[in-house]
Parts: sequence; structure tokens; C-alpha cells
Amino acid sequence: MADETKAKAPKLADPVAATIDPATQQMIKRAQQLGVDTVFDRAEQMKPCNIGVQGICCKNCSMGPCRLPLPKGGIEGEDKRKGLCGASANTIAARNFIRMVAGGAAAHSDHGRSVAEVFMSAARKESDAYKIKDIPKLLAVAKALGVDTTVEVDGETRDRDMDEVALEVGQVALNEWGKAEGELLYLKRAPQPLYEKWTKAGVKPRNIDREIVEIMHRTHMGVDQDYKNLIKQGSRCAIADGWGGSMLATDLQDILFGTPYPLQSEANLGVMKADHVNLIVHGHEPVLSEMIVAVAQKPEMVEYAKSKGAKGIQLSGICCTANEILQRHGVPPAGTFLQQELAIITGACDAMVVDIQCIFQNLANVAKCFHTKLITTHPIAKMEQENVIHIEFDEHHALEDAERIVKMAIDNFANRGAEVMIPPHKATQIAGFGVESIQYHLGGTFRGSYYTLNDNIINGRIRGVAGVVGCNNARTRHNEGHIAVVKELIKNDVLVLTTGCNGIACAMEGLLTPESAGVYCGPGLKEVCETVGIPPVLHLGSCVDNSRILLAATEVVNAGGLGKDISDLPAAGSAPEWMSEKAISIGHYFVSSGVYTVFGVTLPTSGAPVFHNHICKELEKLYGGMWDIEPDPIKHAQLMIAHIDKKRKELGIDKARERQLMSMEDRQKLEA
Ligand code: BF8
Repeated sequence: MADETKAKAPKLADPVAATIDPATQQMIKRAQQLGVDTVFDRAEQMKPCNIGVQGICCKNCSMGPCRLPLPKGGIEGEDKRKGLCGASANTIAARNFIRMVAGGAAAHSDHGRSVAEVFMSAARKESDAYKIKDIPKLLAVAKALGVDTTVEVDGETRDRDMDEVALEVGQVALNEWGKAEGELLYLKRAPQPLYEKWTKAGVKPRNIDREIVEIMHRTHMGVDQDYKNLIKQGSRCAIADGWGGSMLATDLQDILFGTPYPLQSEANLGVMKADHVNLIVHGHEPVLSEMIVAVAQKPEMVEYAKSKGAKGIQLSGICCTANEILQRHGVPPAGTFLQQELAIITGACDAMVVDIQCIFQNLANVAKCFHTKLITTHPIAKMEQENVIHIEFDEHHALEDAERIVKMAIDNFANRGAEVMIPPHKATQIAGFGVESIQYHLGGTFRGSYYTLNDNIINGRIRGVAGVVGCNNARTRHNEGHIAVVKELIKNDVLVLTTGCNGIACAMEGLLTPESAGVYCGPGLKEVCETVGIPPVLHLGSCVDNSRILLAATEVVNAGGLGKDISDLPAAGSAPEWMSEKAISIGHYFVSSGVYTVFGVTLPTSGAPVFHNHICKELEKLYGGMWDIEPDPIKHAQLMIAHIDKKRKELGIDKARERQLMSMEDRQKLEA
């Protein structure tokens, strides 16, 4: 009897089944020994709701939640499932799906707005901390926003004052969020045929905020009840993210903090150092982390750390804040999304500073078990636990705020417990790629375009290009999908562009080095990488930097020889381990920009086969791109390769792969 009432010990994760990464395995074991639960254990203890997974639970009014699970054997004949109001499974799945688009677009775009506001304060010279750093990028962005960079004086054309240009760029950019009339200015950066498709389909965003608001309205109880019309607004909103909020975030960040260029760094938990103050920045907006990088490098701060018994300050990052400061400063990422708790469990994290997005609330519970100071910094992202310190970051006192945080980490060094365990695993990486640096490496200096890249795609050395991006997801083995998909692609001569947590995962696996081409790539891609000296996987930054992939694809179109639109390119997109609403928004702006996009894990549309079919098949007729879902990573990559081959065939370059150099003897025979 006594035994029956004894509480069962919660089920714990098997570290090897949970992740392919040895550092992560080691830290999961340590967490379990210490009795600290992590996301890996919680994923064992709580199973996902199967109805939610299918996307057919409607909780948009209080008569529900109405749940319309798909019968095991599927549906034969008419689908009679309906909610209390009569909403069909298609309506419910489409509403839920575009609400995810709205959530993702809001996150990216509100991040972009914050950057635009800091940009304005820099342009107005209200802050010493932020300056206009990258003038060539300012001029390029001014052109894209229709801001004049020259003036006529006495019939003579002169360069316009840069402060004036910056101010107007800031004003025009900020206006994109809420202007009353017109359409987003960046839409015209897309290839003309794509712009025309958007016009025909009626999905050109008017302003960024409006498309998000309209999704919330249309998905309110009793408004839009046509899945095709709902997903149309999903496209409009996603385009406002990719070609609006995200693209503006990337551009303005580049102007303020510098456009990334290739640099060397490392990745994984092993970048932390036992004898240094370890300060980890986590989240997404680089406006604060840029200041922390600047302050942590100050000689007086390093001296202060030494005065407290540390050998120096080791700064590292988690999630996309990591990617931002990696790309521009070479600060190493300590891990991906799923490793955030583990960084604290090393016992060596003196402070973790978080801003917005992808931050586990459980960090506070983990920090409680160690000496780590957990610092929230953003007014819209606080935590309820009492051990969390909130230092609200204000761009007008940016350096002072950053100094306070760095000092807090240093002062906390002496409070470490005896048990510090930093896994020894880390890998070297070359990161910092972007539209501009790809042009430098794979362009023609003579033509100033993506000539070399296009030429190698046409001659078949490079079979195609894939964007592989996105999160980790505790419902699938950490990094397994990312790495298997990317390795299968490069083995088949597909050049990979990466962002987000996929970028960090690839770095941890050593795929972001030129040397990895010789180990993992097919002969064509290997030859190109070795000749040009680039990795076969190019890290383009954070998730807002997926906008760089849109522009790189546009550059490939513009360089010629590969069709007239993004949808003509031998290219495909992938998020093997996605989990966030941002990933759905990204996926949908890729699809709406003409890219065949495959997601791993699950897609929350499986419970509504007609809607699922619409986004996986029929959208191709509108935009040239469509969704697909494949959890098996090898099949996932093979689907992408099949699409790439289909496009090569349509372009008439499918035979190029078999092209052989003729010997002199053969040539003479021909001439004879
Ligand atoms: O924005 S890839 S887990 S960190 S959501 Fe989050 Fe996903 Fe990582 Fe960056 Ni993107």
C-alpha cells in the first residue's frame, strides 16, 4: 500500500537519444546528477497534444476549444467535421497557421522597429554609443528606400550631407511600419516577375503593422472563413516580414554595427573558460550586446576582472544574439537554443543577459541552483521569478547600462561554487558571410555580380543552392536533423546558406570551415570551395538575416543565366528542426517568394488535408514556391535535391552535370 502511494520518479531524458552533440550529452548527464531539470527531461515528461500538433484545435472563442482530430483512417467522402460555429477543419488550421505567421512577423518586425528607433537616435546624434558606421551600406539602403544621396547645387550634382541622408533613411524606414498609404518600399527589390505575381495575387503589404493586425482581425471568431483567403493574408503578412521588418532590421543593423565579412571564431559550450569571467548574451537584438562587446573589451574592464581573480572576460552567446555578435566581432556562440540551460549548468556562467525571443523561463529556475546572475533587459520581456534582475536597457545610456552588467558579471566571479564543469568540446568556424561577401568570393571582380556562382551552377559543379535555417526542437534529437540534412546536401554538390540555430549547429559540427569541403562535399562543390577558399556552408547570421538569403537569391537572378525569378532557380529552403512562430513566418515568406521549402518535425496542418494540400501544392501556381514536410533528414534533403534537379531541367542545364572535358585527340577527331 505504501509503495502505491509513493510518487514515481519523473522520467529523465536519455542523453544520447536526446542529442548528437557530446558536449550537450555531457551536460544533460550532469544536470540529471545535480537534480536540475532541463528541456530534454521535460520533453520526456510532457507529451505534445496530438490535436494541437494537427493544427485543428480552435480556441478563438469561449464556446470551445473545439477540437477536430482527423480520424485514424483519414476521411473518405465529405469532411463533415465542424466546430460549434461551423468552422471547418480547413478554416481552423488556416486561422491557426496564419496566427503563427503573425506572431513570427511581429517578433521579427518589432525587433526591426527597435533597431530603427536606435538608428534614429544615432542619426539625431542623441547617443554617443551608436554611430553610423557603414557609409557604403547607408548609401545602398538609401537608394533602396528612395532617399536621395546627391543634391543639385547651382546645376552641379554633389554628394548630400551624410547626416541628412541618415536622418531621412531613419524616417522613411520607421514609416514602413505604419504608413497610411502605398506599399512597402522594399518590394521593388524583388525580381520584377515576383513583384508582378504579388500584384496579381493581391498580397503586396501596405505597411508592416497593418498586415499583422489584419491577421488578428480576420482570425477573430466569425470573420474570414475561407482557407484560401486566410492564407493569402498569411502571405501578405509574411512578405511584410521578409521583405519588410526583417530586411530593415538587417540593413539598419549593418549600417549601425557594420556589414559582416568573413572571420574566424569557435562554437559550442567549450568556448567558456573556467579561469575567466563568463558572460553570456542570449536573445535577438544586437543593440545591447554590441555595447556589451565594446565594454567587455575595454582594458579597464579586463583589469577589473583580473583584480577579482579572473584571467579575463570570456564573452559568448546563445541563439541569434550570438549570431549577431559572431558575424560582426567573432564572439563565439556557446550553443544553440536547446543548450541555454546547459550553459548555466556548467557552473561557470557568471551572468547571462537576455533580451527578447527564444528565452526559456526555466533559465531562472536553473540559475537559482547556481551562482549565475540572470539579467533581463527589455521592457517587453521580464520574468516572474524573484532571482531575476531587471536592468532596463536604454539606448540613451547604453554604455552605462552595459558597464553595469559587465561589472555585475565580474563581481559574481568570486561567488562560483567549487564544481565547474565545462565540456571540452568546441569547433573552429569561419562565419560572417552576407550578400556583399558572397559577391566578393563568388562574384566576378570584373562584372561585379554573382557571375562565378552562376557560372558554376550552370556548369554543374554547384548543383544548386539551399537555405537551411531555423531552430532546435526538443521533440526531435538535438542537431541530428540539421547536420544530416546539410551533410546530404553538400555531399550532392548543393551549396548551403545557413542562419539561426542551424548556423550554430553546423559550426559545432565543424562544417563552417573551408577544409570541411574536402571531407564532406561532392567533387564539384569541393572544387569550387577549395578554389575560392570558402566553406561549403556559408553562415549568413541571425534569423532576421534570412532576408540576406532573399537578396542573395535576387542577386543570382540578376546575374543572369538562371531564369528570371527566384522560383526559376535550382534552389530550395529547409528548417529541419523548427519550433517557433518565427520559423513559420520565415517559411511562408520563402514560399511566397518562390522557394520550395521543406520543414522537419511536423507541420500544424496535417489535420486539415485540403488546406495542407493547398499550401503544399496549389501555392506553387501563385508564387512558384510551396511547402513540404519531411521528418526524415535524408529524405528531406533528397526532396530538396529533386526540386533542384527539376529546376535544372526546366532551365536546360540538367545535362551540364555530365559535361566532360574533351581530350585533344577527341577534338581533332571532331575537327576532321
Ligand atoms: O530567431 S533559429 S530557436 S534563436 S527562432 Fe530561436 Fe529558432 Fe534559434 Fe533565433 Ni530563429
